Amino acid sequence: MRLFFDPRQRAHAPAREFHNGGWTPYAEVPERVDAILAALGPVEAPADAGEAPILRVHDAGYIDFLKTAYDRWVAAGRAGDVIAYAWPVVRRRDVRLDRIDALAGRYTMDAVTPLTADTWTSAYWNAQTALAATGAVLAGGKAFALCRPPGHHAGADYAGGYCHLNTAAIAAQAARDAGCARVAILDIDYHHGNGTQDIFWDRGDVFYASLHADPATDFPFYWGHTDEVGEAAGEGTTLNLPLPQGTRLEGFRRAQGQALEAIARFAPDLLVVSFGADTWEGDPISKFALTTADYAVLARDIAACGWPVVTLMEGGYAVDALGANVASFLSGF
Ligand code: OKP
Ligand code: ZN
Repeated sequence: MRLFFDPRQRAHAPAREFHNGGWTPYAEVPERVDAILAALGPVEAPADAGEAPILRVHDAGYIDFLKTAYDRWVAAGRAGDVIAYAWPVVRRRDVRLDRIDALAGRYTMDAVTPLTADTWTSAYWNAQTALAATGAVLAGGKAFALCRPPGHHAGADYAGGYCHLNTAAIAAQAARDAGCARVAILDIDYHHGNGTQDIFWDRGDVFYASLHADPATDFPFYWGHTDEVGEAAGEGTTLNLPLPQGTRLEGFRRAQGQALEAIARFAPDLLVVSFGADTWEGDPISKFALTTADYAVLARDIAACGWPVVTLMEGGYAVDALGANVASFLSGF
């Protein structure tokens, strides 16, 4: 299996995040990739495919915000990382926004995703890693993209949930542009991938299936409910399978089987897997109960379907267990 990663993905390192009424250390630390690299061995650096494949998914104004937010923040006399305090919840529309705080609210969804001087650099190379792995699979091989930061909470024009560029969406769109007629995304991170769902909401050419903690109890709260099935040409190509806290292999595997059956009916040319190891029993911010050995079982079920598969890393915050959990999952292929 070919493994892709660029060291510049480590640079983004906010000091803290705001949730549950206070500041806590940022959970999505660069040491996560060190743990995975130590378990997997040597990786390839991605080629630079430029910004065009990123702009196939993301809004140009949002990309400009990611590139300039930190400098605007410093110019406004602020210390620390960029974080919003007001969000345009109602009647979102394109009004002129000059102040960094206004832009930060417009282009983010939460207070757990601060931006730093290095955010764009890490996000850019993160996307290149996803694209390189996708290209390797389309060329007939097997590949894993060691994506970090994660991507599935980022929408076309917003950051959130530690995510800036939606790597799964960029990979899926690149595969469409390379000639795949239908692409499916299976999201098995603990959290619902609201960004991926939003991006393909009204499209019939990309199927999005997600297993995740019930949004009634877990972030991102406002997406991932069972009645969200897509709209227009995309009606029926979004599938949400929320699961209760405490879910173990049996329940998770049954739901994954349901998702794979739906994907089989869609008959994809490529499957993109958004893989989060935050479903592990000891994850510090999540509440499922999968074991390290369970990941190999889940990956074997996916591999048995026979589609070309590219796996992209999403979450997983128990740094000491992360290497073994990722290695176990990849062993199933
Ligand atoms: C990103 B991915 C606790 C607050 C957690 C945000 C979770 C983002 C998860 N530090 N809220 O889906 O793993
Ligand atoms: Zn997650």
